[in-house]
Amino acid sequence: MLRQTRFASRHFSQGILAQRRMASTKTIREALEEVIPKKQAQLAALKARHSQSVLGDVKVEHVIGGMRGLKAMLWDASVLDPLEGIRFHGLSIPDCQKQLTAAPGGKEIIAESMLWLLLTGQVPTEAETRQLSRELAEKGDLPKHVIDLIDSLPTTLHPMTQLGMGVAALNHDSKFAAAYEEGIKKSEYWTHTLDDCINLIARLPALAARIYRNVYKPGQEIPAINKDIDLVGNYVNMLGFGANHDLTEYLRLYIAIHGDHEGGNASAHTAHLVGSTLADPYLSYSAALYALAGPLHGLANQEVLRWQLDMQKELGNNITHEKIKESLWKTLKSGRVVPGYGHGVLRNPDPRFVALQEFCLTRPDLLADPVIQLVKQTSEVAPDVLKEHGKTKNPYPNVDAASGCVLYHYGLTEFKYYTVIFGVSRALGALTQLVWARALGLPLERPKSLSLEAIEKLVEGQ
Ligand code: AMX
Repeated sequence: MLRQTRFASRHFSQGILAQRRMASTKTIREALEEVIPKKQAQLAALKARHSQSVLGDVKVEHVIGGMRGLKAMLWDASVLDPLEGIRFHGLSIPDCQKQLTAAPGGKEIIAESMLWLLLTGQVPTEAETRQLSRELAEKGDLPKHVIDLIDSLPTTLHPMTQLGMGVAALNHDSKFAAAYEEGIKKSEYWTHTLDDCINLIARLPALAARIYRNVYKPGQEIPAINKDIDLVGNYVNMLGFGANHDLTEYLRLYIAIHGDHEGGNASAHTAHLVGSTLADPYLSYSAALYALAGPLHGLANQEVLRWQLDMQKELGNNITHEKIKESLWKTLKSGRVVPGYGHGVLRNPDPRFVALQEFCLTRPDLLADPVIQLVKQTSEVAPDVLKEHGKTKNPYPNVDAASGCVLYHYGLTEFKYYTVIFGVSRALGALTQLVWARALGLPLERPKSLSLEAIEKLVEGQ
């Protein structure tokens, strides 16, 4: 049955797209062809009327403090409110869970539905989602040179390093790079970029699964892509768990809600910066993956699980809040951060953490797992400890506090692989923005840098 199509975006809906689409089945390209001219007109009007209007002050703290809070990027697909967390085109995670299509027999949002929402600002019909699933499945096989490259890498090479290399090597077939070389018009950039982005998203599961199999389960045959199931179903199947494993529903949720987190986070921003040079989407996203591989960003999920398991080993049975408190102080006093806590923007518990916790609450097997129990107990103790410690601006759990322990429970126990899953997900948002940057003709990013002396001179006497 076709789901009623809604326009989701607060930004998109401000008069521009505030019309209901007929419940016809469109391809994602057709949906974009409808919305892009309206956005282009909106941007042109803003530029004409307000190019010199002021959005805020640039303070010294922005320049020396990682640009936190500096309003300096255009990014439409998601907005991160410090208190309520992420919204995708105006929809919160619970809204998405209600409105976006699940897999047949499943409950969780599928990646295709989230991708459609991010790219077009619209909630797709079920038929549109299924059609996109099929398109991605049909495009999902890896070219031989990438298989050969990945198979030739030492299994001791970190899976994220391998993922970035595989993604970069996929640029061999870049439609954008080929078209640019032939000399296309600027107005056509987005359409070739879209081809690359769809192809890359389609191929990420096969690439990520191949890395997993090579490193952790060598010698087993990887199943072929099933054209009748969704992207994440295929991913889990290729990982070797079977498409109907409980892990599939978890990863559907995980991949949908990790898809985008505003534009300024390190991975998305990297893709945007590199993409602004007109590097093709494969090179841009490869660079983004190496930002995601940093321990303050995506690598935190591997760190959290290692740290919680160490805590479990250290505390033994009968873990109490008091014992967890002591362990947290031990981490802090040794000069380390508490992984999975704090955030550059959020000032409340991360709603993605809450969504993953709720996933656990509905499943008795997860609730009974001692590691998941420990994560829950830690989230009850850590905020007070971090407040007393007094450094972090946000003492609450971020998404990484919960994500790894469920993977561990379901038998995906190789921590070093966890950020790869994050990398499969973040492509949804980062590549969406690449399409839009080309559609809107956004220029090369080139902020002004200043020396310490130049800053001192500028602020003297203020
Ligand atoms: N434990 C201990 N100290 C922490 C802390 C934590 N979890 N989070 C922040 N702090 C410290 C910072 O190191 C900083 O100390 P400094 O003044 O001595 O340098 C101080 O508190 C102020 O930091 P902040 O402004 O609150 O955070 P930030 O924006 O600089 O950094 C983040 C944000 C996420 C990197 C940081 O909170 C952190 O390191 N957390 C642990 C790692 C983690 O969970 N990362 C995952 C983030 C989500 C993601 O991208 N996947």
